[in-house]
Amino acid sequence: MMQYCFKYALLLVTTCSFALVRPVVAVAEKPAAVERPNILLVFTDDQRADTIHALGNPAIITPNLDRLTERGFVFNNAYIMGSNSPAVCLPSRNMLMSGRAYFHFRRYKLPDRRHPFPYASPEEPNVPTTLGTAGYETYHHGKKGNTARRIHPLFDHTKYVTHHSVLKNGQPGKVVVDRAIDFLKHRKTDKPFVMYLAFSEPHDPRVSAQEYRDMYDRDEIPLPKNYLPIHPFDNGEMTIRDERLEKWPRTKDAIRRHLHDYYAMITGLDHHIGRLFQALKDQGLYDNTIVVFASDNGLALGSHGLMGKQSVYEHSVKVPLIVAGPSIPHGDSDALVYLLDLFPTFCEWAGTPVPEELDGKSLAPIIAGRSEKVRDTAFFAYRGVQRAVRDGCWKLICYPRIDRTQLFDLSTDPDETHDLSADPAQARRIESMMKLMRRWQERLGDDAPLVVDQPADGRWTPPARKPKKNKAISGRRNDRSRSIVFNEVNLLHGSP
Ligand SMILES: [Ca+2]
Repeated sequence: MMQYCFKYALLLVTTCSFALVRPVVAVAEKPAAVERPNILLVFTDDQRADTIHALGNPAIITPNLDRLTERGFVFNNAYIMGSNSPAVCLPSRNMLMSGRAYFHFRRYKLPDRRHPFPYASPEEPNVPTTLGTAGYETYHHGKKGNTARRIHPLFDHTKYVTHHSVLKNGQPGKVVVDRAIDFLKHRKTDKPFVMYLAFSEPHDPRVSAQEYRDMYDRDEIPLPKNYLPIHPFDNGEMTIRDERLEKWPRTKDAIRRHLHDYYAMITGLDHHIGRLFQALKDQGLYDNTIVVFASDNGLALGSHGLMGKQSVYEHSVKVPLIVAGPSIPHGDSDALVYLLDLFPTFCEWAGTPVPEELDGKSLAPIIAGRSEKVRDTAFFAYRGVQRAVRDGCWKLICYPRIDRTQLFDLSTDPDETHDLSADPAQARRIESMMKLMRRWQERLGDDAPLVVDQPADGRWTPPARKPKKNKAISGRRNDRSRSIVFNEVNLLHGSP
């Protein structure tokens, strides 16, 4: 990357020198296409940060992501900021495409809606418009529901997954990868490209072929270290769709069944991502393409007694983020970063100015070793019911509606199992972190109260009846794969 920055800087100097004798030249020429890297963003759906073998999970099989990790740069503390909707994918993918916190989407409202949607405005800077203007060919292919649908039409090429075919073939990601390889083979331009592959896996329904399922012994899959049968209090979102994917209490056997489905799907996805990487080599693009691997949010799957991602625990807001390619060194960073930092990072790689007013910060200086961080602390939010902040070590979670806080020392307790908020020795720390939380709220324009007049009783008892099958979770169970198959209508409308 230093190489590209240097070349671009040299070009600017050269062009400015010409400007002294040729006043008609008012702006710097763009660097030649060959000097700028292609950017391939491989973006999965609901993939926890701890689901890559090379990053410390011996139970999962991900050989292609392992190779990416072994040659690339890993962000150990990459996050989403949270969500203003149970459909966490939706603001996550809009923040990714716009480089803005979802709190700043409010300027854009659908004309027929009283309330703002969690969509970024297509009229403000975004990945396809900015990179396209910079001379990139832009390509998107991915899930249709709960995504940045107002920005996708701005790509030169954009299309959506036909969910029905994905369900039938049991090959996670194959359709998106097949089309991407076809695109790479038949491009008719020498422009650099930015390719955004927005996979719909390993989000449920978790269907994968038997070959991937047979790679695991279900009984040997370890439970999450923070597994609980039931979440110990009402976090404000206890019976949302994802939570109804498994009855209460969540038994160890049930969680292993879900993890088996999940891991097999990730292994299948890894296989097809590997085919994509091979295609880059076959087309002579491997040495000039920066690959970014990330996911739109994590998932509980038994952690803290939860199933979904509608919380601000690490398992749900932390995401995998790996960068590899030309001039990207092998290494890692503990810097606190968000996915919305990727847009300005892409701008720097592309040699084009970062648009003003973005919330994201370019990660290029961290990758190049010129800087250790882009922010000192990180803030997380879930609708109006959960808020959290973290610094290098500590994380404070606040549940205002039940007047409850949790304090975790992430340096010794990364799984958030030992709540220290009742320890009198931590009172000043909690007070300080609450102030920090308020400062974040002021900066973002987040008006959710952190204190309410009459807090609700935080105790929670699971529903007596079995989880109800509604439109969102209706379907049938495939006895062979033991995976839930959803009706297509629901999938097209998306699910949380
Ligand atoms: Ca998701």
